[in-house]
Amino acid sequence: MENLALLRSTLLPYLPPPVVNLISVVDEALSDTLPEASMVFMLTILSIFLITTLLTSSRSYSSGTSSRSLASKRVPRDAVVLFGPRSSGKTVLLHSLLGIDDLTTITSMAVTEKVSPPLPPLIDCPGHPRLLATTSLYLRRATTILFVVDSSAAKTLPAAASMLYKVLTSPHISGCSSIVIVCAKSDLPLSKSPLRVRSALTSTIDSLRVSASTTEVTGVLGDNLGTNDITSESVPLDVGSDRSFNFDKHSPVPVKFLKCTTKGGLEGGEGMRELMDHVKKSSSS
Ligand SMILES: Nc1nc2c(ncn2[C@@H]2O[C@H](COP(=O)(O)OP(=O)(O)OP(=O)(O)O)[C@@H](O)[C@H]2O)c(=O)[nH]1
Ligand SMILES: [Mg+2]
Repeated sequence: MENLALLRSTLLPYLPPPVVNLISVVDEALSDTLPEASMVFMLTILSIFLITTLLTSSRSYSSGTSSRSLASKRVPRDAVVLFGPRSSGKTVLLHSLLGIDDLTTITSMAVTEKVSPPLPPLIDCPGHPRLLATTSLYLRRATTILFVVDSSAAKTLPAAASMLYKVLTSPHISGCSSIVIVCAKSDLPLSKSPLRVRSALTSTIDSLRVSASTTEVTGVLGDNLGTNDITSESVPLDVGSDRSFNFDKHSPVPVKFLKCTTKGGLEGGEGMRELMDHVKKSSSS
């Protein structure tokens, strides 16, 4: 009997009021505990409700910001996207395209979108490798990609090629109409010609292509490019029966190389007019 009473007093706070009411009809000793039992029951229900609501909202918050859920959203393909490694000159170029001549910027840590009709939206993606998983999603908005490389810093070209390889193998670029490789900072004495830049990028991309296909064959998964990014979903570069990668033949999107400097502005900077023509054309494609 004692055990039964103990069990009853333990369970009572968790029973719904109608059940407690029912028990109290047969057991009058319970009438004193009835309000307390109801309170505890109500508080239990309230706590469960609050915890469930909190869990649901935190889940939807994190999915709202995760790259995976962003990737599943439908977005318009309407923009010119500036992509490329850190300090290659994207932000300064964005400003020049908008008619702002200023060579001073600080490292971008967030995506910037500028809307200035009649130009299409211009999206400047920071080059920091840690942000690549997020920034690569903006390739889905791209009608044209301006892939900016610092032509005056040869040592940065392998890293630029790794990034470009990811762009070329991203499933997000299948609807993009062109990629312009902007060989930026052509005013600097050590700057390389578009031909030299192209050859450096080609050889690194080809090695990456070969090592990616070997990794696939051996089944060893992993990101040999050192960053946490879009390679999880990639479309291999197909060179058919050719021995090596060639931009003209094997790129999934037409690629053009353009020598450029923002020094001199939109009117006077080498390559700036041609670049602006590309930007304008891409709004009508
Ligand atoms: N000489 C010269 N310097 C340039 C030119 N364009 C950019 N720079 C310089 O290059 C540096 C980097 O330029 P940013 O535009 O900030 O580079 P970014 O690609 O936006 O870099 P992240 O934001 O880190 O991805 C700055 O010090 C600029 O002044 C150019 O055409 N000529
Ligand atoms: Mg920047």
